[in-house]
Amino acid sequence: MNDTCFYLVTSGSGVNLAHRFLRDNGGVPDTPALSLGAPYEPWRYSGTVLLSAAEDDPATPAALFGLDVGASDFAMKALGTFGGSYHGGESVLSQAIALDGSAVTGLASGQSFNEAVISLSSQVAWTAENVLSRSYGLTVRDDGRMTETQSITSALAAENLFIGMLIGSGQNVSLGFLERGDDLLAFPILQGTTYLGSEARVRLADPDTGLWSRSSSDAASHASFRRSYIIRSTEPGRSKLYHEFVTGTVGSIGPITREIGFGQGIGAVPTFSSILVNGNFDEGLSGWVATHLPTNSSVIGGQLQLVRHATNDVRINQPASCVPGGLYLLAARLAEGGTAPASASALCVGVQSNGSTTGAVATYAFSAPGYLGCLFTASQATHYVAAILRPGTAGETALWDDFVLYRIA
Ligand SMILES: [Ca+2]
Repeated sequence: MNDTCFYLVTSGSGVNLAHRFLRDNGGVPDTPALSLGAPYEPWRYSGTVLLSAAEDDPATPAALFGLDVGASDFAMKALGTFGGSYHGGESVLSQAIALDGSAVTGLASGQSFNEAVISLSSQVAWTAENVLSRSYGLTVRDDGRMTETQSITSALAAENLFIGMLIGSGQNVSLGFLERGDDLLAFPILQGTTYLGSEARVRLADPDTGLWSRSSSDAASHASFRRSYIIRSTEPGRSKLYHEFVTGTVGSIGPITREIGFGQGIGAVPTFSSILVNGNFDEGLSGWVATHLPTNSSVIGGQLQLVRHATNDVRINQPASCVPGGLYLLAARLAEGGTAPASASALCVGVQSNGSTTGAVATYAFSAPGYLGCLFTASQATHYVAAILRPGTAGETALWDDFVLYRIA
């Protein structure tokens, strides 16, 4: 049986789609092991491509919505190693596949159908005693929509747990939309990480091609839901939406249901205008207020440099006029070249003019250089957007640039 298989369907809007499924394919354990590795027994959805005509070969598509071996159904890190789906350690307990209501024993290239249903139960084993049990169902319809349902049970403590991801492939999946009923709220997807709070009905779009993918999940209605975010990267070129769940003991989660869909055409490409002044530090520290260890903040070569202190935060902030109840995206870039670890730098949406983080609407630490962005709802007419360098080895530096604050709605 092939480990790769395309399924052809034609969307109701006339867009020809091919969905790819994989098995016996995934991440190889590294040193230290990032993935459990083989087995990867369940069939898993791994992307969708656009065809010029329904009979075209999916191996040479007209364009990609997403095509990526990375997990799109789930992943959990426990005992220091990721397992499940792409990350492996997963055995099938039972699996049933039906095409147009008829049971088939497996998938093979070239099959076409009006409705495909995969239902399976599986177990991911870190050790014989440390396991996760999963039940999964996926229905693919002839208009291109998919419905996915998952339940997960484990006595393990999760370090990271993701249930439901969406990957937009390419270097320019740079536009996101929040789905609010019939309204679509556009926001930019910058290189790096954009935290979305509890948003779980999201589109990822390439503004040049107009291709978009959507994932509409009920994840945020589950008690163990933590947050959503998008990581946009250049290697591989993709934007990936995650729904993150509980850290600590997993217990039983689900069923979590979501719908996945695809389309082409986004209308006029929106532009975004920042509310902040001097976010790029072209004018030195004009517009910014250094409230904590002000002599440790300076602008060098058009970038903000914060110099780390042994016992206290170093912070600067800028007051920003907001409309209470309005939805905003704040982002800033941690530049390469600082000597402090990225995790010592944090971006904050504060509520106090003295630069305190107490009561802040949002505070997020970086995990790597690049942009960090976060959606937030304004709670007052002035918020204080801040760059923070946490205490540690005195004299280490963090370099910041390109603060932006956009109103989304
Ligand atoms: Ca600059």
